[in-house]
Amino acid sequence: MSDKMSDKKVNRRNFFKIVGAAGAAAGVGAVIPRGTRTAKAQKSGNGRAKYDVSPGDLDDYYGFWSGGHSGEIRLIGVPSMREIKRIPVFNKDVGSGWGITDESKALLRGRDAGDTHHVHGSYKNGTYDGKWLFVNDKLNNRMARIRIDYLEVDAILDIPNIQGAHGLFPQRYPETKWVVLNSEFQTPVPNDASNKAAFNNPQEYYGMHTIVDAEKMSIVCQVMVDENLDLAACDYQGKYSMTTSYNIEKGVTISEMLASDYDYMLVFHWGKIRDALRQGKYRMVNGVKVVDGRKGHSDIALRIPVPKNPHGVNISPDGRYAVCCGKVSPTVTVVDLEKIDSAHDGKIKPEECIVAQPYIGLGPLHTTYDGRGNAITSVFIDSTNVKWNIAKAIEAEKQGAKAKEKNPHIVDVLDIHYQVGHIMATMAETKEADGKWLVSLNKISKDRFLNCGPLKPENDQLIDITGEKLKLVHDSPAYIEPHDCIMVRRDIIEPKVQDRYDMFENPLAVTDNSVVRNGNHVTIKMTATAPVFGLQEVRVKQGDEVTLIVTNHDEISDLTNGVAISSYNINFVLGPFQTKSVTFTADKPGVFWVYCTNFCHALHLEMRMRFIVEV
Ligand code: K7E
Ligand code: CA
Repeated sequence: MSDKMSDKKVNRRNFFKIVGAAGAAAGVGAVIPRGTRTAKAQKSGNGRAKYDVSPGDLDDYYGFWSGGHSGEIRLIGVPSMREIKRIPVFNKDVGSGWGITDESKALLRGRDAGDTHHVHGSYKNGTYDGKWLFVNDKLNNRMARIRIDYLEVDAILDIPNIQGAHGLFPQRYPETKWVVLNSEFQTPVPNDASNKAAFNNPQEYYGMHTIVDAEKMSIVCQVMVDENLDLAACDYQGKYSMTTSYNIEKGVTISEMLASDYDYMLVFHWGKIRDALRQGKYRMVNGVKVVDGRKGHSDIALRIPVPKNPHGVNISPDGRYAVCCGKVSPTVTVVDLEKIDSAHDGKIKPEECIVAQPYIGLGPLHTTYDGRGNAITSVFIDSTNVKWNIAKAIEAEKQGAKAKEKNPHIVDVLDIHYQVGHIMATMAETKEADGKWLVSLNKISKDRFLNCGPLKPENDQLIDITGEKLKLVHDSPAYIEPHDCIMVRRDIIEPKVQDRYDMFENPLAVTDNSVVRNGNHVTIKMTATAPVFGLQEVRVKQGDEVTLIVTNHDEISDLTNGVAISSYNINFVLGPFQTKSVTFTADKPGVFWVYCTNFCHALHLEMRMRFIVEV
């Protein structure tokens, strides 16, 4: 380890030199009239991309990062790597009132912890349509949908019969009607007292490939298999979804999960799933249609053997290849998707779909693409990003062991800092992969930032991939733990994002202020227009149940009002024309100030009203 460390120190010094050169080449410090400086990945003097985004300039890409433990999604501008927004999803966020308002509580249904890993956008014809984002919750087995016009969650779906909701991927063609979600942990099905005989029999634990209707946010069906299901991908033809499995052994300990020499990449045949549903070949478990995808029970899933305990599966932007990362094996497996039909029809063996198994390095986890025939794979143990040529790997495989030995597919190996998980290039999960930027989401930052105690940030490194060599240009600390991200061209997202809410989309929208009592329930309807609330005083009785509904009537872009009730643990904000409500019991008698929490006006501090709870 210590040798490795000192290697990295050398690399670290090199890194500073590289940045110095890039800065000079990009004309940092030169006076360029405002408006002409753009953040476009324009060619600078040395033929490489420019990553410096000057004050007043905008980023070229919307980066959507999962937040890991935080349960949120983060919006990062690329290439500046500036955090622009956080989108609360499975978490509680006082900054917006998520998890506090009635509307968000109705979506969260009592849980405000999550574990987001995989964010993906909705597609049309193989590229993003800018309509929705989807994200998994590994902790509580949920999937959330984010509407891009407001960049807010509009639906959260609970998925029964699964644990460890992990790999998620939307249909890419012709458009996103389905989203698939994998269960990483095998469990009894159903996993309740009615099936208690299965608790002590791991052979009776199953994995599920859940298919969700993207529009309705409801479950179409679940395909039950013996294997666990890890990462997920959909093809570019709307025919298949695929996943890796690292526990075909049905092991319950690490050594059991590593017992077999191989595991599977499973390819689910959507036509056959539809047939099973049409023919009524399913059973209902907890209200969900469960289709049998087990080996020997149906031919819905094709099982391609891959070296033991693989991890990520990613499809090349031309739609031709699925690359499955070895993790325990230092190789990746390249599967030719044009052969899947023949394998599914039994004309060739599943393993005959494999066209290359090139050496990459120790611990390959995830692969991304530059759109020019190259793949870039993250390598965890080596702490590298490895750029390799797909055609050359396939060619060497054809020529045999001697040709392979020389590793002709390797284009470049970049040291990263350190221990990379996911890796993603701009637009790389679409047919429009543009090969401009790469982000390496490194789990360990070690010595890259000011020491901040035992818990250090992660390190999201920005890499210029416009040239032959991978070029590291920026380190960005990240709070634990954004597993994955996508980077979407700005022209796809920007036109859809609204500056204000559609007031009457919410049936609760308040136009007139009122206080109405019905038994011991009091409904307060109030407007907020900076710097005044529509009511100056409200009186209720101790023990009343109170619903406070507030609409922001400021139509000016970004004029946000906050509504907080002192000592009542209530705090939320309202964007222009937005309505939110909160229901609580007025259990403490006294005078409580309702105040605006968001600086809205020169008289912001005076924006308050009395809430009097009488005895
Ligand atoms: Cu590799 Cu959950 Cu995508 Cu993390 S998973 S790294
Ligand atoms: Ca295994």
